[in-house]
Amino acid sequence: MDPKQWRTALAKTRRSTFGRIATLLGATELTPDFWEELEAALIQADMGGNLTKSLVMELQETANLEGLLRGEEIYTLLRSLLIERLNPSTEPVLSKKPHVLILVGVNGTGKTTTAAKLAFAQTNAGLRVLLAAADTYRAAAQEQLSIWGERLDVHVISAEPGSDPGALVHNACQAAHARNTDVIIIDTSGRMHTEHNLMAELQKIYRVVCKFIDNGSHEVLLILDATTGQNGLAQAQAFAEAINLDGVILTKLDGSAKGGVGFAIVDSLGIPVRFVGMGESLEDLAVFDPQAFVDALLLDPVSHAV
Ligand SMILES: Nc1nc2c(ncn2[C@@H]2O[C@H](COP(=O)(O)OP(=O)(O)OP(=O)(O)O)[C@@H](O)[C@H]2O)c(=O)[nH]1
Ligand SMILES: [Mg+2]
Repeated sequence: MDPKQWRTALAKTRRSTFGRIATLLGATELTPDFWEELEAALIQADMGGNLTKSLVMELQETANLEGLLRGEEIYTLLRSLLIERLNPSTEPVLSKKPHVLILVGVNGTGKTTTAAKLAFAQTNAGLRVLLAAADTYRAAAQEQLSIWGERLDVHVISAEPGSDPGALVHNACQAAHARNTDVIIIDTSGRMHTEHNLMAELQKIYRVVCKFIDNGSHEVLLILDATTGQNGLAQAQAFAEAINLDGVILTKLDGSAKGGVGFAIVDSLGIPVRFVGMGESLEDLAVFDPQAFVDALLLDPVSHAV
């Protein structure tokens, strides 16, 4: 996606909160009121209290040190700080064959849709993909993934509703060997991060993957609905306690998400945002690009580019 497409996709998110930040930075002198308003706007954008405080403190310190006087100078600084914060120093997961993506998250965040979008992207990249419908709770969930599989011409491993998702994942790993698969994408059922039994089930899926993929690699990705705001941070923290999360996929950024929760999560857990979902179609998934993301959220106060 090019910067313009990011701007279009994030138009609502930008207008709902980030536009306010940029407008604030456009004209104002750096009065105490300015700093208070900036703090309030960052909180409102779902950045969370800790990150907001540390950002504002860093901005103030630099403004004092460098004698910055105008809002637009703070804009430039804030832009680079935000981009910097979105680049956590975690090592990227080296993908080996088969590379297993385990998608986890609370109910309705977009796991199944994202599994299909990822399958679409990987297939287009020439990789052999296998989908595993490890949401065995609902017959409809299996069906939903099977429909995507048919559309994409990607094989889906599924099982009887109510069967053990660990066993299904085992079958998927075996099928991957037999089929010379490059990527296995595992769709799991939605679970509240507060449900311990269900979190234990995820740990089992994870153990099965570790045990049966031999020389392969794996990544656990948390699918997070960006419109859920600060609760998203609580979800991310709880999932991170139960399972080793490698990254986050922020979905529904095309809605009126505040978008800031992505910054809060990267800051608090030190894991990267890997992809973002910006619509319901297969094409609406983009590899995360911190710079394009920040530029799409912040309206440039000088050029007023939208
Ligand atoms: N606007 C928009 N809608 C999305 C996006 N991703 C998913 N959705 C929609 O969100 C709804 C839920 O998506 P699912 O993929 O079924 O979510 P899930 O996490 O698999 O849900 P459960 O399996 O019930 O936990 C569907 O209507 C999707 O079309 C996105 O990036 N943008
Ligand atoms: Mg689902």
